[in-house]
Amino acid sequence: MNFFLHIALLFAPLVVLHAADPPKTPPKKPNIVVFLADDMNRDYPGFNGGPCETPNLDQLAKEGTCLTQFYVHSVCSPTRAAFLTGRYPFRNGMEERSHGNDTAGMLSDERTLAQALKQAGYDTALIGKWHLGNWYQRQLPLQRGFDHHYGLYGALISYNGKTRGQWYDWHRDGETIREDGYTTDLFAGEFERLMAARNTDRPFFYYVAFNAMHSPYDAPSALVEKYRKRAGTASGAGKKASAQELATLDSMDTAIGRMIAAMKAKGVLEKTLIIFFNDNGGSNENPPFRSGKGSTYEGGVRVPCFIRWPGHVPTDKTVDGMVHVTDLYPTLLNLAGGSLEQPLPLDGMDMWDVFTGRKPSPRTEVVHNLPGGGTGEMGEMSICQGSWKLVGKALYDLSNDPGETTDLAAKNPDIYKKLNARIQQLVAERRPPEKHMNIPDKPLLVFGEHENAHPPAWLQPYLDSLPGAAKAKTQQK
Ligand SMILES: [Ca+2]
Repeated sequence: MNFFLHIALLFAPLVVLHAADPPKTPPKKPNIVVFLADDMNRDYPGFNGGPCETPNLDQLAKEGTCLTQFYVHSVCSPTRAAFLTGRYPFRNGMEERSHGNDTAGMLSDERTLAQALKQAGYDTALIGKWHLGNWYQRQLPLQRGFDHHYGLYGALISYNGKTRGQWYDWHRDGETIREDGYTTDLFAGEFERLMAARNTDRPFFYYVAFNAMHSPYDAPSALVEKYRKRAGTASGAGKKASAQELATLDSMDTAIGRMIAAMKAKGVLEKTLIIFFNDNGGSNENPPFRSGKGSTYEGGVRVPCFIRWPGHVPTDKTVDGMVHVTDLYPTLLNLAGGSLEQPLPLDGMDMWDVFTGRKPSPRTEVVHNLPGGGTGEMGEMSICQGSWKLVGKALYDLSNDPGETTDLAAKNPDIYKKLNARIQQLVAERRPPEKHMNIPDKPLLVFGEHENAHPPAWLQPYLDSLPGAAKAKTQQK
């Protein structure tokens, strides 16, 4: 027998044994797909025991690892900025959202995950909502590392009309476009087109940021009927989830199912790491946690998150350690074989060994919000170290009191003092945001300075044809 063959056979059983274990060193450069829901209540989807039918999300969650202590920020833009920069909003200029008529966006010197993954050889696309600057060209997705963008720059658009008030907000690659249809379905269609058109082996990063299930709730009438007919869709500490809300989420689940099918058809699904999370606590109560969107109580900042990559991330598991949305940046960039060398220091930590269940989370602190940022829309100042959490002037022990009902500040003056001192130290590290000023070009037809300066001929007549157009104009003058 050939010596090398003999040696190979000798070690063959070992090789087989190890093939069943997830590899210690992850394979480099998986495709990365991030599904981000908007304002989803934690107890609505099926995989969290909710009344909404979400078979596709349920299946993905079951095939992956769920993080039970995953933190975002309490409103939209701060979370999106933290995800894309690996840095807290008090550093990247996004403690306050870009409002409708607003020129401010995320600070321009921030390096985004899309830029970093592009440098690592990825194709990058944002399908959906941006909300990190509505106006100047330099703020928009194509200038922040995305090869392709389809969807909206801001927030709060109507699902069919694509307007916020009387302003239009629907674009493909920096052009104002008219496409009839329901936003959630259109995102699925765009994903299918991108997937079908791929003719390269380069890895991809597709960030799919739904406007669902943010208000103004709207969904296809047949779906709304389906939920209207059901009695007792109790949710949110006794509040009944409305048929519109549930139908909006149901649609999102169907869209995700279409995107999974598109990846399967292309033969790339098993080479793809999928992450799902929600951008802030739902706008109702989020049991078992206190409060919701706009609050730094757990209900506002602790959201469902799961990671799916069979063979690499355990299936049907939960991980209980503390993870913050900034951690995705270094984790994903390391998986992509990218570089973390950059002038702006990261708040995020590589969590691959946590996601794979090999090690407990190394994170000991999460900063939810500092005092004095913007209009204060992120809620009361709050920081958590271990199980101790400061919210405004109250101190809670999450290990015994995850519902944050009992203020222990008076009984634990040293911890209270220590957390307050840490807050003050971080306030000194804050970087000033861009100035929030009104968009100067009026009348404004469409978001994006360049696009508003060159509106397509159909736009004004289209806006005038929308129901309530005259009223919206008067209100938003
Ligand atoms: Ca949101």
